Amino acid sequence: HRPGGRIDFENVSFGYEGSAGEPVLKNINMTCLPGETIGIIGSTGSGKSSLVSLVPRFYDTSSGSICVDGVDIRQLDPAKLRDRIAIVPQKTILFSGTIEENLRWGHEQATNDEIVHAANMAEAHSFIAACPEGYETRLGQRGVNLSGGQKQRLSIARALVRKPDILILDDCTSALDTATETKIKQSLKAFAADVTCLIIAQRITSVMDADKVVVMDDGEIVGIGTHETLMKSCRVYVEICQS
Ligand code: DUT
Repeated sequence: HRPGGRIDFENVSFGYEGSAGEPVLKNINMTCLPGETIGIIGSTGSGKSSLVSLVPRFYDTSSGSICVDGVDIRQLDPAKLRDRIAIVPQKTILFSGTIEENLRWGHEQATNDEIVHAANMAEAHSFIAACPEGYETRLGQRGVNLSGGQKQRLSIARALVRKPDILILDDCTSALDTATETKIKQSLKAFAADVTCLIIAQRITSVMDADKVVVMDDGEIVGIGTHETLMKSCRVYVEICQS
């Protein structure tokens, strides 16, 4: 397994095509070291999802550059770049098929052991094993109905099956209780220590143990640091903590 990717944002600005007015991201500078866990926090519309969507090149920067392991991502083969990155989106997407098919999706070559290992890390194995037909249980109209939190855990497991160098969790733990969320983060630390993780969250508790937290406000980074540093130095962070 390759070591996690280093990501460098340098003077990045970005605006959606057709949207008049101010850019959505302004002069973003940040470095994510291999294996680091970076929390990203900020009010709704502050640009968190836009920021992470630039890494796999769902969109390209308007100005500035993003490098992965020192290479400008525009110089990389997009398929190879995306192969190294797994994104768990805000809205879980599962299709009608078995749980296993859903976990294997996009990475058909995964072995059964790899599937179970990923499910374990995502705290999904126990409820899958408790389903009528385990990993062969069908989802969707004529299958089992899962809770929002169970769906989120399948979505995280699916990303882990791909063994990414860079893992992006876009506010995908909102339906999980804090204890489950903590267990998943501990598993990631233990078994995927070399994966660079970007974790967008609404709750401070989701990011306060990250190596560093990036605070977004109106398309700009207004603070980068540990929870302790930001509590002393970043007004927006303190406000989020108090809200
Ligand atoms: N925006 C668009 N087009 C899109 C997506 C977003 O114009 O396809 C705008 C909406 C908003 C800004 O970009 O003004 C930033 O949105 P983003 O979704 O990046 O913000 P967020 O911090 O991730 O918000 P949330 O916490 O609500 O997901």
